[in-house]
Amino acid sequence: MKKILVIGATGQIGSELTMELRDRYGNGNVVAGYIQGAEPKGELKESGPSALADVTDGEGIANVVKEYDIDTIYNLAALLSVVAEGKPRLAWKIGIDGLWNILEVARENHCAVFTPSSIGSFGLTTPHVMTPQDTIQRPSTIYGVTKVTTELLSDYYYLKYGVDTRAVRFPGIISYVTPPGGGTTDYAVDIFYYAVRGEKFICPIKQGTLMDMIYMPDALNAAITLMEADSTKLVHRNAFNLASMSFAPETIYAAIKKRLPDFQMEYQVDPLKQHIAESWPDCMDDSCARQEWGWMPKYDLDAMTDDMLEKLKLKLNR
Ligand code: AKB
Repeated sequence: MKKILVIGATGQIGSELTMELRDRYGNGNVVAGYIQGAEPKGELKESGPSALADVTDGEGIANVVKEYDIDTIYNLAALLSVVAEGKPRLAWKIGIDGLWNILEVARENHCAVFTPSSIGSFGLTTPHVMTPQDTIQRPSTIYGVTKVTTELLSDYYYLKYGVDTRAVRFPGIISYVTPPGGGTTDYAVDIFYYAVRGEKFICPIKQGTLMDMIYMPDALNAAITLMEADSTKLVHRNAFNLASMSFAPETIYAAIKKRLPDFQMEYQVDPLKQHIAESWPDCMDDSCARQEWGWMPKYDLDAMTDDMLEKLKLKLNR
């Protein structure tokens, strides 16, 4: 049985990934790693062990890994793209200095490591339609710079030290559980909250701006399936393009309006978010993930919209 540490367990992906891993591997085998001020609460706290695991403190992480006999680390510590632009040094400290700490602990304690990359690792000069797995990566954001470095450093630790590093390039992740904080794709989550509350949504992204998105259950499944995949079949370890749906604001608006006909949206474009969005792919080619470890999303835009609206109505008592 695996013994897993999730770093960033109280964040957007971490809170759901920890619970999914506990379902699959047993509650006692998955440690929720948190930072001071973001302690686990409720079911996350009650259902299994948790430990202070701050990526900026390598010794602290090493102690947790030894105490719980950890063999797999899911490292989700990062600042999202918009927040990172305001705090570039901190984004590097968490994303890269922190990753270095984790990779060192993994090398010394023989752990496998999952550290996600993102569509943010691409830039304006990347081909935007069916973005290939191996292509130009010259991002203009600090978020992108840290994500490309994440991919390279993870490859380096695999090639030089044999650390079993694996990763995907996540699209914007949509979920009804924990809201995202400070990303460019957040609008595609926010729009659902406004729709269910019966409020008009002000969209910060221009009409016609396409970005890849994924529903949380597919994102979790991708991370876990990749970590379980036969390593001899993996050519691209860090990191696999992952696609399941690509849409522009008017398309998701139409999908919601079809189900909630009174819903209204207008545009007030945020220049920073728009600049970032335009530098990212319209849609990625994820055929390597499909071939090398059997990636297959379950949710398209319609299936996700139905589920999001149903779950959010319950959550918001509407
Ligand atoms: C962001 O918008 O910053 C993230 C991402 C696509 O990596 N959701």
